[in-house]
Formats: sequence, C-alpha cells, structure tokens
Amino acid sequence: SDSGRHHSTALSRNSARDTFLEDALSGLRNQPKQLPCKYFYDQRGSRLFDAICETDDYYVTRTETSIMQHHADEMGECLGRDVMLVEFGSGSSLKTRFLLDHLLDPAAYVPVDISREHLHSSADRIRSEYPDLEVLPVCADFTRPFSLPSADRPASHQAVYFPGSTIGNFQPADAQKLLSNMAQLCGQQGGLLIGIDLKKDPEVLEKAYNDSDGVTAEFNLNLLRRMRNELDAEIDVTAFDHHAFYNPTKSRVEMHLRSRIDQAIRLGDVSVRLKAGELIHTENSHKYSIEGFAQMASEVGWTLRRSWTDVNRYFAVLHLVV
Ligand code: AVI
Repeated sequence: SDSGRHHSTALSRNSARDTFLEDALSGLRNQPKQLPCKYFYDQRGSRLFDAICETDDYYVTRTETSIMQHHADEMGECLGRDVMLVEFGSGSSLKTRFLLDHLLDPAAYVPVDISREHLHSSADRIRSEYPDLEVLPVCADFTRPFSLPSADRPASHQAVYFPGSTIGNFQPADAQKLLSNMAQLCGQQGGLLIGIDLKKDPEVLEKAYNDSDGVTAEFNLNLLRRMRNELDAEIDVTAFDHHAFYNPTKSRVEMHLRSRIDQAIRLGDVSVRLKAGELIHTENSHKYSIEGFAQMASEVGWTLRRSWTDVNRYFAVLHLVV
C-alpha cells in the first residue's frame, strides 16, 4: 500500500542515518581520524562533484570523455554483438551514451546505482533516447554481490562498464575484490571496460585536487556540513581547511580536512577532540600504470585485451576479458 511504502521509506531513511552515524563515529575514533568518501555524495555533494568535473584544473572527466568520443566505435566492436552492458555506479550515464551509440545489437543496458530516484530518472531518459534498447535498472550497492535481471532477448555475454576512475577511490585490496566480483558476475565470455587515472606529474595531480575555484575544497568540507545537517553534529565548518596532496609511496592523491585550531566536535553524545593541525582523512584517489592495473586484474581472472589513452597519457580506458 501507499502508506506501507512511506513507512518503509522512513525506516530505510532512519537506518541510512544510523549507518552514517556509526561510520562517522568509528572513523573519528580511529587514529588517524578518517571518514568514508562515499558520504561526499548527498545532493549538494553530487552537484559539487559535477562542478569539479567542469573546472579547468580537474582534467579527469574531460580527458576520459574525449577518449570515449574518439574510440567508442572500437570499444563497441571489442565488447561484441548481443552484449548485456552492466554499468557500475551509473549516475547520469553521461559517458555511456558514446558507448550505447556504438554497441552492436545490445541485448540490454543495466545501469546499477545506489541512488534510486536518480537511477530511475536517468533510465527513463536513456529509454526515450534509445527506444530499441531494453533498459533494466538495478538499485544496488555495487560493492556487495547482486544478481542481474533477465532481458527479453537473451544476451550472448555480459560486460561491465566502470568509467570515471572510481576504482581509484578503493584501497588496492578492495579494488581487487571488486574486480573479482565483476568477473563472477560476468561469468564466461565476460568483458570489462574500465576507466583508470594514470600516474603523472604530481604538480598536475595536486592542481586537480586543489582547483583554483575552490570547488574541491567545498566538496571536501561538505562532508562536515552533511554531518551537521543529517546527524545534528555540532561542528564549526569554518574551523577546518581542505588539504590535498600526492602521496608518491602509495601512488595516490589523499584528501584530508585539517583542524585550524584545538577544538571539540560533538556527534550524538560523543565529543571528539582535535588538535590544531590534526587531519581527518576523507579520500584516496589511487593512480595506476596500465601494466600495474592489468597485473592486479590478472590475479583475479582478467586479461587485458586493449587500451585507449589520450595524447598526454593522463587517463586510460581498458578492455579486459575473463
Ligand atoms: C569520483 N572520483 C573518481 C573522484 C576522484 O578523482 O577520485 C572524486 C574526487 N575527489 C576530489 N575530486 C574528485
């Protein structure tokens, strides 16, 4: 019933709040303090992320889009005829359109995303733009196993599309686990088309995560605003700075929030103390070489077939098979 639906929505909203609170508390009890980067993406955070992608300093989105624009025809051929294309974290499916334009008689497109409303509105838009394509949205957390829907026309094989270098936001061991889940999901004949951000001059990287418009800083600080709004946390957001740098030992850009002063923030009935200069680690963005990534993927069953990159070799899109 309608009231039942409202009831379950309220329940899931509560449990989402509880999980956020538990994750925030356990992260802040850690030494060094940390907060999971998945909590960046509330509505404002998602808008700020879109704005980051438009800045001159953040080369990532622009570069990947141009690779897709130039090579989607070859990618379509590599993915093969009658494929079921499964996109992990599909969001607005912006880059996917280049690919959909070049798939050979695809059996279905399966966008997978955790944000239900966004998923369904994007799926409706894709349906109207591609009336011959069966679109089967799945609302799921792609870091946990989920099953694929069945298409009206059986697919000859499955392929995962995972653009955006989102894989870089996972610790290498978790990234490998995710790659392993993808291989399980696709099974025999499975394919993977994945965007990875490549290692490069640290100066380019540090500019990309410290854009001159301050959008990335606002994105990082939004995590604290979100805790204030949704968890009733007592936090003075102006008492923190955005701090992002390249860590060459771990080949990753790290984002942190740095306390400007000795202070305490209150979360639920817990008070958390921070020293002046103390950091809260909010995100890692790992940078790979094509060879290093292929090696990591090969340990869980993937073989690199082909890669496409830009003139600067800033970004790569890889095609791998099971
Ligand atoms: C979503 N992800 C791939 C972005 C990245 O570059 O790691 C998130 C981001 N963080 C700061 N700027 C962009």
